[in-house]
Amino acid sequence: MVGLTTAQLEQFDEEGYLVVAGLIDPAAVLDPLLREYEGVLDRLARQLHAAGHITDPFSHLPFGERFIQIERETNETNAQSFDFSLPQGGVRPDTPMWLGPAVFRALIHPPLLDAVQSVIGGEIYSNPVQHVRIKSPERLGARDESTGRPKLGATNWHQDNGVVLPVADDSDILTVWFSLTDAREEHGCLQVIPRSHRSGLLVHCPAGPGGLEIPERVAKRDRAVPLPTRPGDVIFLHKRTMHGSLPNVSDEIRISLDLRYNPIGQETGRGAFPGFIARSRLRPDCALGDDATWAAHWYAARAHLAEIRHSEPFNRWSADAEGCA
Ligand SMILES: O=C(O)CCC(=O)C(=O)O
Ligand SMILES: [Fe+2]
Repeated sequence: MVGLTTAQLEQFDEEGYLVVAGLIDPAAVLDPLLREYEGVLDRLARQLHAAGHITDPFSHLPFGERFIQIERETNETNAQSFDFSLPQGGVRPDTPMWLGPAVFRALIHPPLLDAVQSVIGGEIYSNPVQHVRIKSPERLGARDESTGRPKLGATNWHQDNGVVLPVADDSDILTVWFSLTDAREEHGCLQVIPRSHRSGLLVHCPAGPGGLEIPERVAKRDRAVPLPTRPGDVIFLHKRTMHGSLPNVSDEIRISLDLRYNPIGQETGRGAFPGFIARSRLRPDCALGDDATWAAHWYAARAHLAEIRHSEPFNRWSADAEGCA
C-alpha cells in the first residue's frame, strides 16, 4: 500500500482538498471506461435514430463530437443513460443506468483505495452518492426552454455534506473526483474555497431545477481556487469543503467521475441506494470483487424504488430557510 504522504495528508487537513497528479493509470482505468461509454452512446444513438429523434446516428464521429451532436439534436443531456446512480425521484423500472465492469474497476482501483485508506482508514465502504458527468460546451449543449440556461452548466457552490440526509452528518465521507478528459478552466474544472471545511455545515438554498446552492451572502467566493486536472489526476475533498465547477466554455466535452467513500458501518446519507465494501483490512473476504453483483444491487434498488414510487428528496433544505429569502 502506497497511499498519501504525510505532507499530502497535512495539506488535506489544512486546506480541505488535495490534488494528486497521476494517481490513476489512464490506460488501465480510464481508457476502458471511455470504451464502455462509447458503447453506451452507440446504443443510445441507434435507439434515438430508430425512434426518429435524431437525423443520423453519427456513427462516424468520435465520442465527444458524437455526444455533442446528439445532445444538440435531442436538447437533452442524456445524462441518466451514462450514470451509475439513480435520480432522486421518479425512478421507473427501466430508468437507464450504466453499471459496466470498467466503472466497478474504477471504484475499487487499488491506488485510489490506498489513498482513501490514508484518510479514512482501512475499512472502506463505497458510498452510493456517485456520478459520471459529461458536460458539453455551453454554446452547443442542451438548454432549458423556459430559462434558456444550459441544462448542465457550472455546478453551484455547495458542500457535499449539504446534499446528503442529516443522518450522515457525522459520517466521514470523502469525495474523490477525477476527469477522463482534460479538465482545464475552460472545460469547466472543479473549483474550491480552501479551508472552507472548517466552517461547519452552511445553509444551502434551492437553486435551479433540483439544484442547491450556498448563497453568496452566506459565504463569499472571492478566494475560489480552480483545480484543473489531466486524465489520471485525482482530487480529494473533505465533506464540508465548499466547491463547484466552472462553465464549459471550450469546444470539447468534460467527462468526470465523482465517487465517495466512508468507513464501513457509517451512514451513507442515501440509504435507498446500494453501496458496498470496497476494502476491509480486518475482514478482506468481505470486499466485493464482482461487478455483476454490484450491478444487481442497483437493479434491485431501481425495481424497489419504482415499485414504492419513491419521491422523497435526498436533502433537508427548503426555500423558506433562514438565509434563502
Ligand atoms: O463535477 C462537477 O461539476 C461537480 C462535482 C461535485 O460537486 C462533486 O464531485 O462533489
Ligand atoms: Fe459536490
